[in-house]
Amino acid sequence: GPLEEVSIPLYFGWFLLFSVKNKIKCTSMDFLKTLDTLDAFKKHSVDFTGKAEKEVDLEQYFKPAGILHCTTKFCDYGKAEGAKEYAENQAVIKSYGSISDLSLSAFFVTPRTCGARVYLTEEQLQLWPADAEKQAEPVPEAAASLPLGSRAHITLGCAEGVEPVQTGIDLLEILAQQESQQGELVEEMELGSLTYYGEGKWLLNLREPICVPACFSSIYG
Ligand code: ACK
Repeated sequence: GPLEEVSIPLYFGWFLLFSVKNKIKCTSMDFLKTLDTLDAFKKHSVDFTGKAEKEVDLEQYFKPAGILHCTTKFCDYGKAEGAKEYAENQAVIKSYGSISDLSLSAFFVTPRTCGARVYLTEEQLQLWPADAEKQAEPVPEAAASLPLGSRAHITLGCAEGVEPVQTGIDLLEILAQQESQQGELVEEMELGSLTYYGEGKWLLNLREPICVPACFSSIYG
């Protein structure tokens, strides 16, 4: 009946605990601040501005994301494919409300989005939908063959007019390029190694993953 339908949320995911939100925001801001001052970045700033040699202030360029989280399943109140099955999955029901550590392994930036890659544990993968990588639209070529969990991310910011769903798609595109070794290692930074994937796509692989506690839950709003 209609009551059952409204009980399916907009999306499920891991929500960063209040105490670590600022830490992640600060670390990613520091990364953006450093990135847009690098000569290698300035050389490609046309990807962001449309004009050669024009400077970009990445902190201004990206509008901050709302609630910091890593989506597991976008349900759209039951309208998304597989939403009901996911909400009724035993692993999902059992883990609901539990806290685990998310391991952030990279930061990435494209002209559309800015995000953090999340490296999921075997246990966390139990909550990851089998078709999450294939459901991206449009599916970046070669992304369908990436390992389960490749799309896991935290959206940190989006360019004007860009929807957060784009962040996972951008990540898949970068990882598909990483797989076929298309990146160009640009610089060893304090946090890790910075690689350029063309068309304004940058990925910083963290030397030390950042661990943040998060609660597996859902959003109705
Ligand atoms: O940044 P995100 O992972 O991208 O978190 C938000 C969240 O759901 C609420 O909008 C994600 N999202 C939106 N549409 C989809 C979709 N079709 N597939 C997967 N994730 C989606 C969005």
